[in-house]
Amino acid sequence: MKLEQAEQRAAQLRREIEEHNYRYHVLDKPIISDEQFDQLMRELQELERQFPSLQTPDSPTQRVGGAPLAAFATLVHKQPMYSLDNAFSEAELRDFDSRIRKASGGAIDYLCELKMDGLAVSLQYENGLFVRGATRGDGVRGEDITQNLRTIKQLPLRLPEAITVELRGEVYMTRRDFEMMNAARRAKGESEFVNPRNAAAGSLRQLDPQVTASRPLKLFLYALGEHNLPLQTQEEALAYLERLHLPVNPNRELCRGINAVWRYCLAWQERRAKLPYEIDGIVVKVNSFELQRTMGATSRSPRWAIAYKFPAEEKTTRVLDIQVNVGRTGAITPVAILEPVFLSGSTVQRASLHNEDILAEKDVLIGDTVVVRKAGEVIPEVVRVVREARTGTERQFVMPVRCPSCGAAVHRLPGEAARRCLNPSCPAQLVERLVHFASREAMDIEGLGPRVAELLYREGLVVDVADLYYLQASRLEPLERMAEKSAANLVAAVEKSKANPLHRLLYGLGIRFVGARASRLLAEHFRTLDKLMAADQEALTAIPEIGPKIAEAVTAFFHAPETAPLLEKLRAAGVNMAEPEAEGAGGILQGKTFVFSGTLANYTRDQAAALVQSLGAKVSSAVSGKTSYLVVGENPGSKLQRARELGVTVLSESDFRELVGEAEQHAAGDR
Ligand code: 3BA
Repeated sequence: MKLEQAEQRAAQLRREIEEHNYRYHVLDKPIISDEQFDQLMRELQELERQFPSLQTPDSPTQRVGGAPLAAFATLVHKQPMYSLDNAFSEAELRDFDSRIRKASGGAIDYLCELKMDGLAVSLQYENGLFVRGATRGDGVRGEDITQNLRTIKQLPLRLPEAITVELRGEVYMTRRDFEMMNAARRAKGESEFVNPRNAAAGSLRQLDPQVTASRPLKLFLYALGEHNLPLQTQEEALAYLERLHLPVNPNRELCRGINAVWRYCLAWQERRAKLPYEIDGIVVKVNSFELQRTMGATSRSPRWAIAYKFPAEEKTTRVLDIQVNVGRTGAITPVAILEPVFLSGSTVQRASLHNEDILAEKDVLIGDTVVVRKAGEVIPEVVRVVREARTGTERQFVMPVRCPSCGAAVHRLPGEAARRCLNPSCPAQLVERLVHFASREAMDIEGLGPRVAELLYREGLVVDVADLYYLQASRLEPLERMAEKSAANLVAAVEKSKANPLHRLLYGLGIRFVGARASRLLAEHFRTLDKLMAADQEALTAIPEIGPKIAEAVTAFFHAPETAPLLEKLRAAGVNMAEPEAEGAGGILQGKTFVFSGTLANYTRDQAAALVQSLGAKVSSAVSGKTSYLVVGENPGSKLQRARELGVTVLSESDFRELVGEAEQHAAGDR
């Protein structure tokens, strides 16, 4: 066959295969048999083997391609991916509607969608070709998972129109596929996933696309990022996505006014168990794009959309025992050991009772029947005791006066709810510190969970986090439940973590009050550990969002006698102690220019400026046509007049706080 002929045939095969693929995976209505489909694929593969120049990136033969990655690259979204505000009740949903009617008047058209319990992703198509895909990440940048997304059969590698768009949707797994996959893993002695969402997330985070290809992932699209399409409403947008042969959830409904929205929510709350996949609520969106634009967004979420979250599932079970857990900071937490119950997608056997005050307030006794639910759909908690079920045989639990791990006396420090074990070499604390150091947001050392950490400590191989960097595979292999391969993998994962940026190391060290965000701010400000160590209170509190409490904890940590030897041991092992310059675009206010006028009640001028700069915005001293926002405090002066003349958006201090709300919330969470 001549190349030209082969080219034509290959193009035709590709079109046919893509069409059958769409009918099978998106419409669920195939018109040819699997054998016929395989025959078409084989013919195309054979042609591409004979004429390698015919292998195009959009060829259905190229879905699973490429070698395993060493790590995911970071990708900046063309438009930020917002998060959704939540409504937990009918009243909160009606408040949302009132806010919108205030801006528009009259009954509002809402487009209601099921809220898929999956993973948000962004897909970039250029001239119809799928070129890149990313996780949501922090909304500004995500991880480049292009190779993995390509393996999802519902995702068209080429759209029927040669458009350039950024699309958003959710990757999920059906309950049935999840069960089947877990059954297969069980049979092979592999660990099981706890729920479909974790299974989907785990599958998308594989560095080897072959692995992702073997997982039954599905996709629904629901939003457009950057585009220039002539669409007026969410309803039209979804219909358009459907015409592009993209999978769109059919259970959507246009609701006139909030009463219809509420009926839709209640109807799906009833029916959700009958769906083939898990949903955790309803997403309510203003249908008109024009009204969406009028409403705008805070830095975190659009004002024109809200997620109504279904009430958490509640079950009753028995408290078999109450034990205490020793955390990495020495906090002694009472934990209820429960008769196992299946709750919101996984089996629950323990629930934290937080501290002795909460335990006393909830009045939980050993042997009690209790109502449990998952807070935020993840962490099991005891809601209340079913007092009517008491028989008189229940027993009071008494908080221990000695640490159950090391036997040291426990103290309740003034102003704290927790009792603490203050012994810095307490085994339970050491193990928890190792686990934290290795966790995903810290040094991300795969394979170092609670079981392995406990084992390493028990065997005397590690007493602090720096010892991890001196582990030898030959010492690990003889340990029980440590196969040759897992020993080698662990050593490799530890080795890899040496190159992590400083902010991960800082977070991993577990300095009090220094969470993931504060770690990042400190690392980005000082760039090296040495500079951070040399910083005093004043230098630390000069950083926006770093208050005296964090600053004190940081200096106390670096002055503690055990810190210097630990850091030296890490440094000698070759652990990176610097923060690379951030690449790509900055924060959520990228491209915006701020002018401030008058006195703000909660910020000095410098603090406010540093805050918006940390989110990617510029600050200017005079109002001009390029000004995005004028922020006015007390006695604003002539700039306000000028802004009004130019039609520049004027923000009060409370508007401003709302706009930068995300940064504030993170900071508060870290404190
Ligand atoms: N619609 C999740 N965000 C969603 C576009 C907005 C949005 C969601 C949604 C922001 C679902 C937040 C993460 C994100 C794209 C940002 C949905 C669902 N709409 N149907 C209004 O089914 N889980 N999630 N995704 N941009």
